[in-house]
Amino acid sequence: MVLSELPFSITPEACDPAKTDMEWMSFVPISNQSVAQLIDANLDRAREGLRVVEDWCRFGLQQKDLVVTLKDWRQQLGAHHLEIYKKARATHKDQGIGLNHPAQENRTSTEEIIAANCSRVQEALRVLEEFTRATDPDLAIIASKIRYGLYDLEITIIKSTASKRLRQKLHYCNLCLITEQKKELASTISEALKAGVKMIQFRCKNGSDLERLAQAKELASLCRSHDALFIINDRLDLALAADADGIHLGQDDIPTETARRILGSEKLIGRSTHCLKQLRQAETEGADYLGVGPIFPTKTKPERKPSGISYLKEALEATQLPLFAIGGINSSTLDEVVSAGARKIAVIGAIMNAPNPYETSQDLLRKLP
Ligand code: TZP
Ligand code: MG
Repeated sequence: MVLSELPFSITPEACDPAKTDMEWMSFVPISNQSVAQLIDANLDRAREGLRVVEDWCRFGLQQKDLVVTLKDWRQQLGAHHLEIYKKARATHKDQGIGLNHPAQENRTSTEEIIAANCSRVQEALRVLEEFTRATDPDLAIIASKIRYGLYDLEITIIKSTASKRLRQKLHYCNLCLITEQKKELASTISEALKAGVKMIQFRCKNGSDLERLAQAKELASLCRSHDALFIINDRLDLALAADADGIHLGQDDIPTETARRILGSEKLIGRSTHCLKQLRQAETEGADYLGVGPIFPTKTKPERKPSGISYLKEALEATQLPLFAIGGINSSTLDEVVSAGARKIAVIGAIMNAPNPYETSQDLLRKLP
């Protein structure tokens, strides 16, 4: 294709410098050259944006299927980046160069970068579709196909990124505070969060659902402001309603598969286990982390016989999943648990009943490796 085949033509009159702006605009508002420049710029924009997204899928998410799709899209656009478009490039005349929006400077999170670049690609593809429909219909079709494909792929990337982020946070959490009903629940949790606790599990066995939901939402917001994980015990409905990061299930609670289907792949699912058989089953079912215990006798579950340090050691040998030792762990018993190899613990009483939850949280965190 040559420039003269584009829908707008440049005539010598259009280039007459004596014409006023008004005369010029009414004469030939857009030239072939401009359209070719615009196509060139938007092909570059789309390809560059796709490369940004592709590199996150490659190095961040390590998801080969997404990388293959994005690379293929880039190559299809590359094959249609014709010489006539490139030759029309006149960067020195482009009035838009260097016009950065303040929002671009403030873009720091991966999520923001991905969202901005997907939009950039979608916008560029839309411009390409509009301006090539008559002159380069193959490119218009490719641009449209990729634009629709990217709408879906963007959602997949957002979910995968959220999933990766939650699992990374879980990896670095070594102390999970499980709540029990008490007056001034929020202030206790707030103290623990200020001390550096990065995971809260809301466990509430009594009271009305209205109260529970209000508390769950309050704690969820506190956790968010401290960049801590917020998990709900037992109740999928509350987990959904409070947009928790996940759910913690006991042996008699709903199957992992059901929880996964309802909550989505990115959310965390934890399962309490008391023996190796339960651990293996939880692992097979796709739990993201496990509770292991009770290690010691505990007032919270007096009826349950402790599974002891021996089960903790077996569990640590048996799985690579994140394991939280639980049951009767406090500042005095923690050493024994750590010596057995535990790197993560979950506590209720040690912090919930502490005279100073802030100091106790700090003390436990200091003692953990
Ligand atoms: N699951 C096993 S032991 C336990 C739970 C919920 C209770 C832990 O409470 P505490 O006060 O830390 O012993
Ligand atoms: Mg339960």
